[in-house]
Amino acid sequence: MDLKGLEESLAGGRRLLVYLHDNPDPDCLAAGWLLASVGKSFGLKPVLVYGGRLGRAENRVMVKLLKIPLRSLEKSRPRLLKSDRFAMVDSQPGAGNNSFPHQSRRCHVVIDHHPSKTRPTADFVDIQPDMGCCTTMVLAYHQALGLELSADLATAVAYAIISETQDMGRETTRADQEAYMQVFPKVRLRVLGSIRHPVRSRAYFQNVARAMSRVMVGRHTCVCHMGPVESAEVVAEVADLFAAMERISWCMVSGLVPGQIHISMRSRRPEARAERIMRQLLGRQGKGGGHGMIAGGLMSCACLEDYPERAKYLTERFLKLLGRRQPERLHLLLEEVADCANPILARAEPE
Ligand SMILES: [Mn+2]
Repeated sequence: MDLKGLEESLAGGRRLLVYLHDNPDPDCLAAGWLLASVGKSFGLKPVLVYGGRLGRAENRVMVKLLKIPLRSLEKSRPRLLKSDRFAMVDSQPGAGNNSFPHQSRRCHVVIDHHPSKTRPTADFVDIQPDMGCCTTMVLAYHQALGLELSADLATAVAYAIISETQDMGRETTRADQEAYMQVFPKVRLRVLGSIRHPVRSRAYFQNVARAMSRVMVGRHTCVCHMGPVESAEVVAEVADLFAAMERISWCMVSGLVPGQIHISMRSRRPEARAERIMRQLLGRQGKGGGHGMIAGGLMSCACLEDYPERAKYLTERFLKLLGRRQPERLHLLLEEVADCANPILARAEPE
């Protein structure tokens, strides 16, 4: 860990803008908050900014209960650009999933755990694709500086790690586990419980109902094109849901927000290289990235009328890319006859 390099890249600055990726997730929120605290210890005034929206109920509760000092770029973009230091966590300038103006500004610090084809141009770059969480990486700097970890920050770190790794069951490393156990004594447990079990909006249940009615399944693959959704994170949330289905090893979910189709991919196989499949799926038609078992991407789609055709293309290409001898045939999940002990239920026809 190059603590000195990090300090040198921020030294002399007054105002540090820490960019999260758009629609920030818990890993990004905690990593950014930690880096803001590091920046403060170097004498800078940190500001945490994000594009897009906080989509998931858990993330909204996390920000609210832990009082994460977060600013939406959609509300206060112009003034914020007067900063003299820029940092990014859990993403990279030009990655396509953040609002950093990489064409006009140089980033000073990039800390990320996503693999990238080209190393980002920044004064200080720390990219470790082997790390399960970006939060674990930034926590190491925070600890090396001997900074005090508040109970709220500790809670954010703990939630980030269990959320990013699905309770240590997905793409976790020894470092993530150790970080979790180190911060755990400081965690506000009741608050953590409230974050993990939030009250959810009616819209959430409508989304789930729509997804359930549309999801197509094959032997090992599931695909769901949700149509218009109110935020990109709905797509990721539904993908997580379907990734837990028995016998399913790959799933892809898409949704349309104005102008763009968002795509989430999940695999239950640790060696899956989902980020590569996502890049191949989109080619030059979009941008995507991710890790081994999860990936996200987007492609432009000007209007609702174009969506069905794009969705069909995505399904066909996805099935081909999985490299099975014969592309799977998919059918609606609701058409499957329930394997059920209740004879009345088993005979009931789906509407
Ligand atoms: Mn992350």
